[in-house]
Amino acid sequence: MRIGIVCYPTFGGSGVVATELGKELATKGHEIHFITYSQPVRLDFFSENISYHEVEVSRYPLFEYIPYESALTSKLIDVVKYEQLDLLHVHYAIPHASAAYFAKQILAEKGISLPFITTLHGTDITLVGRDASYEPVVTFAINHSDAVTSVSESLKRDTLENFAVTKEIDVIPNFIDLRRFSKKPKDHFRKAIAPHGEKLIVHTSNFRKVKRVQDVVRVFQRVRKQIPAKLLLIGDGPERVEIEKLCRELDICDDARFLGKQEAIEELLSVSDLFIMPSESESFGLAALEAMACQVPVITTNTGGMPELNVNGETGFMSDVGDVEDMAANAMKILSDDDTLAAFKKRALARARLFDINEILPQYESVYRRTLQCETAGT
Ligand code: GMT
Repeated sequence: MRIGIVCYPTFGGSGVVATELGKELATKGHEIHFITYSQPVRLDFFSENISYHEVEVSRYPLFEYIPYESALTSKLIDVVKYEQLDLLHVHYAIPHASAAYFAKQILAEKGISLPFITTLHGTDITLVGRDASYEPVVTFAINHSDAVTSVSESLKRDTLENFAVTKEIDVIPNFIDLRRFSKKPKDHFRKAIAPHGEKLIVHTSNFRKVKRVQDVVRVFQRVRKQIPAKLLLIGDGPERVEIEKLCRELDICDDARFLGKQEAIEELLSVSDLFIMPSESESFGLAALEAMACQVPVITTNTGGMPELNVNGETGFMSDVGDVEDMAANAMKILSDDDTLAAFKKRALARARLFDINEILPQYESVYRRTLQCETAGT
């Protein structure tokens, strides 16, 4: 199939899922066209089946706000027409689904059919999409997508509860490439970061409010009182300054390191003992799955799609949002002795294997085939 993939090109989960999906579809022989405003961060290799089309937005003094959606729509029309795409798969509803809908209408006038699939990722529904400034457009674009998928049962429920959506939603969970995300022999990293055998606690995110990174710091401060430990904070974002301030207030700066945005995240996960994801809301928690694949147990909240990934007491523990005492107590249970830690690590990996990309990718291919059949049958 010739498939156009529209996504955000950044480190965010939806862009990562879209890029990894496109890469794997390409290795299976599909022709993949990424369409976005800059090279996706995970699009880091050459494949004869992958092309990248940049959406260029011309600036004009009149535009206080750049009309990205119009530029994206025009680009979609161009790529679909000249690359003869069979379908579009858009990741994150805003503004990708409405741009795809508009492109579809314009192409129909030219006698070109363009089915499009929308994958809902999380904040496009739970946070941003519900805002009155976007809701009517999101609802319309979801209902007029040719197929809709969501990355967890929880996100599907949220969508049906908060939007007047009548379209069927297929749940296809996020996935992991176990060739890349596996425990790597990186002991020299561990020696450099934790020279005295300290336990390594890790967090990765975009440091937005919804991630509650300050809770990671609070949990770490409690754990460190009992167990020698170091904290790795990976990523960057708007809360960074506040998080640094809290580290200073709690006097843990000597044991906490801010590593910024990292590409080879699997190498750092490989030497970590525990991952903390205290998010306010998380439709799936891809970063936790990446950790589990590298044999790192996870402490998460029990919101959103987390219970579909993290098995309480087996692959880690779940707590209520903000309950840092409970998170710290659970962290200490996992880290208290080597046998317990080893058992959690083993079970985390076993659970991650259920989300192997090779199991999940055929589910997307099946949605593509079904969508194309409906389009051909005119239903
Ligand atoms: O977590 C973020 O803020 C990024 C966001 C995105 O859309 O890029 O992530 C969402 O999509 C990921 C991939 O499907 C999910 O694993 C994350 O749980 C989800 N984030 C939230 O729901 C907050």
